[in-house]
Parts: sequence; structure tokens; C-alpha cells
Amino acid sequence: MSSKKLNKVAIIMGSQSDYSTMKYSKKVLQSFSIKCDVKIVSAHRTPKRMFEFAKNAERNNYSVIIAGAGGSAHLPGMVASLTSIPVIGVPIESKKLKGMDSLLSIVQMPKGIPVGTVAIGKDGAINAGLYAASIIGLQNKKVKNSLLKFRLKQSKSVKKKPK
Ligand code: RP5
Repeated sequence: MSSKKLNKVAIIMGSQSDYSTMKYSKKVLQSFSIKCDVKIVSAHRTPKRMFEFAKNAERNNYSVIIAGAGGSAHLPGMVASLTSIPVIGVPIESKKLKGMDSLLSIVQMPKGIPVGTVAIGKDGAINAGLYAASIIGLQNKKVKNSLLKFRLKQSKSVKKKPK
């Protein structure tokens, strides 16, 4: 695949209810002018859709997949098993176990199929966007520079003394 094409991210999630968290990944990517497609793909409710998505991910020029899931969160691992594109898993904060179930399901992948796992909820979704940007930044100077600018601004915003 040519490096020019390696600029698109897929954001997938198990349910509409995940979007209130996953929209933050989209916001971050948009702030870096990175193209993304957002889809609902459930490992257990729409397994055929999941299979088709993952098998066609490379053909569709995705360079990173961000997958948000809650509860017994098998979506990121299942997708990672079907493609060699890097998968970042976002544990959604579930009602009953506050996302601990999601976190442990996503982070505890047995050896052989990795899923890069971020924090539970909004912070994780934001970091997933930033992580995807840094992967894309390896091939794309504009994105890399924007990321460096973002970090510089962030550092400058931290006051030396508390009020
Ligand atoms: C998972 O089940 C989804 O990722 C979601 O976090 C969770 C609950 O889904 P809904 O019952 O809200 O559709 O598949």
C-alpha cells in the first residue's frame, strides 16, 4: 500500500450507546484533519458484519482501527484476529462494573494477537485518537507536526504554580 493511502482510520463500536464515548476519538482525528469512518460493528450481534469489516479493512485503506466496546468486550480482539492492521481498544464504561469488565476483556489478550488498550471511557477515546495520529504521523509529516504542536500547547498550558 502506498504511504499516501495510509491516512484513514476506522472507528468502530459495538453499539449506538458507545458513541457518546467514541465521538471523542472522532473529534481528535478531525482536529488533525485525519479522515475517519465511523461504524457500528458488534462482535456478537452482527458477527457477519464484523467479519466483513475486518477482512476488508486493508482493502479499504485503513491504517488504524479504533474499536470501542463494553461489557464482555470481545470486538477489538476479534477484529485484531482477522487483520494485521493495528487495533486500539477503548473500554467503554459499563453501568454495572464501571468499565472494569470492558478493560480486562480488552487488555488481557493472550499472546499472539495484540490489542493496544487505552483507559476506560472518554480519556481512553481521546488517547485512542492521539495514538492513531501518532501512528499515522510516522508516514505523514503534516500529522506529525500537528501532534508536536498539540503537545507543545499542552505543556504551555500547565501553570507552574497552583492558584
Ligand atoms: C457491547 O454491549 C457494546 O459495546 C456496549 O458497550 C454494550 C451495551 O450495548 P447496548 O445494550 O447499550 O446496546 O456490545
